[in-house]
Amino acid sequence: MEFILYEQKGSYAVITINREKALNALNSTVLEELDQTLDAVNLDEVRALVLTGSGAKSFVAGADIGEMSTLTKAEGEAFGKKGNDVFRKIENFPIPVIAAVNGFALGGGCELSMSCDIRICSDNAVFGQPEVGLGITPGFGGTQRLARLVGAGMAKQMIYTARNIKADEAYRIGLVNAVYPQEELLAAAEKMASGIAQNAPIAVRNCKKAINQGLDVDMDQAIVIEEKLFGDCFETQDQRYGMAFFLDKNKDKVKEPFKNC
Ligand code: DAK
Repeated sequence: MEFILYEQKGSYAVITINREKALNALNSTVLEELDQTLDAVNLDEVRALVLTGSGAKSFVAGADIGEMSTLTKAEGEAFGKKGNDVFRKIENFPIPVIAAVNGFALGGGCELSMSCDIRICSDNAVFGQPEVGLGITPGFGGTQRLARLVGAGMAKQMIYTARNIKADEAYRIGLVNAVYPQEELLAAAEKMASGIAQNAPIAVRNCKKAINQGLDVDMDQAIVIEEKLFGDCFETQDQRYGMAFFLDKNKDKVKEPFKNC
């Protein structure tokens, strides 16, 4: 691949957008390769993903403005669809995806991070939706996901003013869960991914489904979704093992990895 690095590290994997010269901006090749990379993840082995950008300056500085500037209406629609399809694939990916935001996350970069389950960032990170300054609206779900994450008032302020915010403000408004020194960010993301990977994988997947699907419906329906996914866990060996391990009073026992079945 030209612009995507993929490294499996046991039970989790790291995807790196590797187009540092253009601050990892998303052109159609990056989007296509990201899509293919997600399709190739070995879900029998990998239980969590980290998504980051190359270098110490930028996560993703947005959609590629050079490429977009010359698009026809039809090409613009195709580009938008490709982006939206990939972002939706991440949002609905069966396993958790952690965005390790290592610098600029602007426009499509902010939107990409918001399609992930969890965002943590470096202390030099900058978030923003600058689209209205370019004469467009956020097109990769920014108007929708930002409002859901930080509330409509703050999302409207960020989008209408096109003003960027720094890591500390992103933390304060709940856009990121934690801020780390740049050199510690990836290790922190990998530690989180590794920790998630040690938990019962089917239960973790069902939690992702329950939270995502539940947020799209009212509470009465959401609780039914949760009940169903909770019930499904009782058909797994991992539930039987996890509870038997807790109930076993033998102090010398060692917990085995969950088997994902
Ligand atoms: N696209 C293309 N190239 C970019 C880029 C981008 N978004 N951002 C940076 N680069 C390139 C620069 O052109 C420069 O290339 P060279 O000149 O070296 O060849 C290189 O990366 C380094 O950038 P700078 O020289 O500008 O670096 P600085 O440190 O001075 O500034 C910056 C960093 C991040 C503040 C600045 O580069 C910047 O403002 N970049 C643009 C940020 C931005 O406006 N991003 C939002 C793009 S709009 C749609 C769906 C989605 C979208 C659109 C449509 N549809 C559904 C149809 C999404 C839109 C966006 O994301």
